[in-house]
Amino acid sequence: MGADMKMILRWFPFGDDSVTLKQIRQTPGISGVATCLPRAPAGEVWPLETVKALKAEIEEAGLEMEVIESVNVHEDIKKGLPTRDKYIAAYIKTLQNLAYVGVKCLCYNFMPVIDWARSDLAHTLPDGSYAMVYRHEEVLKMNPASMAAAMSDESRGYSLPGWEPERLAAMAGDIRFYRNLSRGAYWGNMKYFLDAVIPEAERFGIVLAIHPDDPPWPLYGLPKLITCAEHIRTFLALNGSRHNGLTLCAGSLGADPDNDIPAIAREFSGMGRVHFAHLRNLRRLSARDFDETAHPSACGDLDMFEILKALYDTGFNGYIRPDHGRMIWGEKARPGYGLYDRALGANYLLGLWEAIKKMDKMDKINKMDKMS
Ligand SMILES: [Mn+2]
Repeated sequence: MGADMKMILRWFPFGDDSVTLKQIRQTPGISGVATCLPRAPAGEVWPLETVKALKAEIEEAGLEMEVIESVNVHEDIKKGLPTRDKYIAAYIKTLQNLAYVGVKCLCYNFMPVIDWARSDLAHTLPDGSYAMVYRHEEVLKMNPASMAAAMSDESRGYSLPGWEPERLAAMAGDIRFYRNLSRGAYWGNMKYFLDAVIPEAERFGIVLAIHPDDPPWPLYGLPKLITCAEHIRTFLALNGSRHNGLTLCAGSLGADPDNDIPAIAREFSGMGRVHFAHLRNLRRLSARDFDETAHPSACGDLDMFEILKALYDTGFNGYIRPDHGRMIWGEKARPGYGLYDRALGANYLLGLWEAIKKMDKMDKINKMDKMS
């Protein structure tokens, strides 16, 4: 089985990141970046000229731009409003522009109103580093708007993906809307989107990889669908094309102790439907509370060797990035996206991958020796 992968880092363009392309280029083993247009309003076409300029900047730095994370899905598509067709057409046009400049994989999410959520973006861990953490009771005490305000206060002036101003402005009305929408209807809106977009993605040669809901449980009465193996099965069956795929976000799914991440990796990568993996670790304090931690298995509750082994064994040949890192060594950066801890994480993951690959080759040679 020809498993191989590319290790990339997330990077935000147009001065919206403390980390430079030059620094990423000097990080061993990194072939490219997952990037985006940070302030592009959902529902608008990403202009070809802008996308071309972004690609040129990344290539000049000696890196690839094969992955975009994310193109936001307009709320009207998620709500199933009559205006959705216009926004779906814009989404398809954006896909076409991205494919035109060589993008091969798009990570996106279908979370209603609220993207990812944390109660604290800079919690001090015992070793003095800072990490993002989640305390369910504290999140429930906040309302989405006050959480948004708290998060943007801690964001050091960087845009927070998923917490765009236009999304915040519509939040209260949107939450009322979703409380009256059945989960079946929400799945239906997802299928409507996929059935329109996936055939075009096939034509353009670009795979879509939905990001799981983070955290993987309901909040404020909003539907949360991409949260566990059963729901991922349902999602992939909505449209059976391999272009309708998954971003295996170990940290998002792994916050729920009932999710067996190596098993999830094995099942869906075995179907050829995992195109992108976000690998990070976390320490669960209870079934609904966790701290993000450093990447190594010993630092958290997720077994990174088992997750990578599952991907390798199933012939994974997509993209991997170390997901959020802690803030260490005095670095000041966008929460979760400093350079140092992610560079450590990437090289830890690369080391595991090399070992898995070489052990597999040795096994095969030993078997052949026995046969001869
Ligand atoms: Mn993720």
